[in-house]
Amino acid sequence: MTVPARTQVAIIGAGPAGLLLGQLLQLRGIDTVILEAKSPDYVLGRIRAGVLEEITVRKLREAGCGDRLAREGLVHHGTGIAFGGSLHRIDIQGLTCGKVVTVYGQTEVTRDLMHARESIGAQTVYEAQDVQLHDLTGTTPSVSWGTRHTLHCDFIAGCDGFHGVSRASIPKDSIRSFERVYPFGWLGVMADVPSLPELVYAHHERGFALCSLRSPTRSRYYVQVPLTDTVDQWSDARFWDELLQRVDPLTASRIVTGPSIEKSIAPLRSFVAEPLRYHRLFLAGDAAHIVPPTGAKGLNLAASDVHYLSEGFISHYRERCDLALDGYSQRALARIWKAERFSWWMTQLLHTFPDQDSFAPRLQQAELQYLISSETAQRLLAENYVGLPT
Ligand code: RFL
Ligand code: PHB
Repeated sequence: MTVPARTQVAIIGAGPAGLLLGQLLQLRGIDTVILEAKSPDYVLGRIRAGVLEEITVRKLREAGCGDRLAREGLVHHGTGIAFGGSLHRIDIQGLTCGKVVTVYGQTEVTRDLMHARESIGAQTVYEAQDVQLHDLTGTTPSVSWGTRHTLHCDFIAGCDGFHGVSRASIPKDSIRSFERVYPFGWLGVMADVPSLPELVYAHHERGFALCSLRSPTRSRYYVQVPLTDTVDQWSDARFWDELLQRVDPLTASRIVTGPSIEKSIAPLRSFVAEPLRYHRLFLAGDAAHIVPPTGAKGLNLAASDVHYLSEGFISHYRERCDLALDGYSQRALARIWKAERFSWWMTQLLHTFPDQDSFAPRLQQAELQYLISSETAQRLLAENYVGLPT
């Protein structure tokens, strides 16, 4: 397929943010072209998120990607918190007037969105090298890639993740960033072994651990590791041994171990760029913000950004009204900062921090005790975990 010379919204990045935005706009008659640096297989090979809020599920349905999600997504009504040798259940559904989360891998979300885009004949350019953004301050911005491709457009949506070109194209004095880097990472392991019925977030003096899943027969586990660790230092045997030490005995007795099919280490970071707009360029998803994965918010925030941004583009083109587009940054940032707060809070509650004073672990214990003894404290967690209203 030859790439047109012009589109209405050029989208940089075919991750969940870019693909979802593309789908919501195309279905409302707004033309988009997506430029993605990597190949489809590479994009689908990245193993990341697993827990979807209701708003994300709703948006995926709106995007025409609800069928497989309804069939294969696992609805979870509660989640476990383990510490001090015991497992405590947070009744997410009971504490939030019936709200739930859905376990469905980011890989599957991306695959469904790719198929949906293909089936409506919308264009994605994969392996677009050296993407550059031009004339952002005028009325006719453009995007170039390779040696001789240029795409003119009305707007550019920067959905190209934390290391993308979009945020980097904004002059330094027009954007501010706020950042916190954590002194540890997560080692994640995927294994085709029977999974636990609910997630378990575990705090232990050896470090944090998380039991998650992709399906009843595919498990996803994480342990907190020092930033200096590499995957080669973690044989499967060492990983399972460490995981079983960090969770409570009941959970440990239920975990089925087996050979890993994927293993990777991710650093943890909190980051927000403000504002999310520079003239004709709008940032969404990880291009604009990063949360540590502890609260399961990254993909969900990408979906809520896209919800606000798609409303802005739709009223621009269909009603000739720019109020929503002009308000995008402020509206999205209000929700982003609440998710940043929750993700930071979950991270500091559950991890062990090297080099902290003797006061901090006592505070952490007090907060964990308070959480399991107070319905009010559990409600706060549950309300944030299922996702705050948009
Ligand atoms: P993505 O997924 O990074 O996609 C960006 C896309 O842009 C492309 N790109 C470029 N394209 C063209 N030109 C360039 N110069 C480009 N530079 C980059 C990239 O190739 C890529 O395809 O960002 P997006 O779409 O904003 O989506 C964000 C989510 O991927 C991310 O927030 C989540 O994965 C975070 N996350 C979780 N989120 C949740 O909501 N629930 C979870 O349970 C959850 N678990 C996780 C996570 C992230 C993790 N890691 C590895 C950081 C667990 C982990 C371990
Ligand atoms: C995952 O399944 O990958 C996952 C689940 C919950 C989190 C983070 C990651 O908080």
